Amino acid sequence: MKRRLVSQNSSGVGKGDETMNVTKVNLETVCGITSKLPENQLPEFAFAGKSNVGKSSLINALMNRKSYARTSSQPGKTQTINFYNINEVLYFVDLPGYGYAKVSQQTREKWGKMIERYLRRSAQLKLVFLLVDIRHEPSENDCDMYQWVIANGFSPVVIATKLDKINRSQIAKQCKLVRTKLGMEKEGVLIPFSAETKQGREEIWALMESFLAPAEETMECSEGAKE
Ligand SMILES: Nc1nc2c(ncn2[C@@H]2O[C@H](COP(=O)(O)OP(=O)(O)OP(=O)(O)O)[C@@H](O)[C@H]2O)c(=O)[nH]1
Ligand SMILES: [Mg+2]
Repeated sequence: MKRRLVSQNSSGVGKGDETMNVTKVNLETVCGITSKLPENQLPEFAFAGKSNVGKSSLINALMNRKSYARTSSQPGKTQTINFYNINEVLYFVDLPGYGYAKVSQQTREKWGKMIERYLRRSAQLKLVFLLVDIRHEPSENDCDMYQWVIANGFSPVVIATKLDKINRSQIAKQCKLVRTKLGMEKEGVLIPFSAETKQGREEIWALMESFLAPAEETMECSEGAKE
């Protein structure tokens, strides 16, 4: 099973500080359909979702960069698997968006296989974030992707993007809609997020951080809590 916790040091993050101070960003590997996937040694966090949902924008927000990852209002901007090395501590993996109408069926199938190969084979993949637009009911493709991630041994963390585009009063209703359509379990994690206001950023970082925290520190905490 792939759901592992790591026990390595989290350089770049102070104790109790959930958000990494990103000082070094490098687009280290770009994979096309036929490329060999890299065998990275650092933990990887992948971002999946339909084209135009905001994967690259979220990655920029997490990196505190305006436009390091290329974004566009034209769907289909990211058509490669991009590995961003962050502080030489972890990787963000920007996956190509699905459901992009202009791509041929054959190309879509090839990408599907490539993404599946990545999900299956990456020894370092810790968490898969599945992005859906908070304004809309998830599509069949979103539901398929959600199930597919589970089938590959991960518990997807759902990020509901473009939070700034709805009224506060609609948030709970839209989150429920997303949960119901995806068939999320009660304990499944859903984080509303906006690349405009950065709301949700800390929560996402805290989750990733939990996979980087040194094991000894966790043990100390639980022992302390008993006293
Ligand atoms: N208002 C608002 N716009 C957003 C948000 N996130 C993304 N966008 C916009 O949505 C469009 C698509 O964003 P991208 O980050 O390029 O989307 P992507 O998922 O990487 O798209 P592909 O690379 O085509 O798969 C851009 O015009 C972004 O500015 C958000 O939280 N709020
Ligand atoms: Mg993109």
